[in-house]
Amino acid sequence: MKTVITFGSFDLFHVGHVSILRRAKLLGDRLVVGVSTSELSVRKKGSPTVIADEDRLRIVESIRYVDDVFFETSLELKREYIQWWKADILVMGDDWSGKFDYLLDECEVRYLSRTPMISTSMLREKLAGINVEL
Ligand code: C2G
Repeated sequence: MKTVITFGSFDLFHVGHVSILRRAKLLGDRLVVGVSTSELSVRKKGSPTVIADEDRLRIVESIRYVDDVFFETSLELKREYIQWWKADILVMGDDWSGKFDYLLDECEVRYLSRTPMISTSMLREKLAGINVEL
């Protein structure tokens, strides 16, 4: 039984998110996803998520490749999360390449290629140009 763990905000959920979750699940038997809280996104990227924490958790949880979800409240707690979930492999997009190699004494660390031409920031920019009331 191999457990894979990955992390992300998964805000404005898009096909790049589907793709990394599908490839992450292929590496093991169980996929656990840490969904960053909006508060963490503020610390990480300087702005809150568009979609609320509970809603992003429910969206990620409903993806067929995902077996378990939890809230990631700090970037510094990766080791604890890996231990808690007994993860064998940490998967991250290659925009994080090398950043989590310090966890190699804990588990395997894999960086998967990002899906080109789509991102939450691109969607946010696109939406900013559209006059809608949410
Ligand atoms: N991703 C991808 N292709 C894209 C966009 C995103 O493969 N076009 C991947 C990212 O590399 C990441 C995951 O999808 O592995 C989630 O992306 P984000 O929601 O942008 O999350 P991120 O800010 O990378 O959060 O603890 C680490 C962070 O929580 C990771």
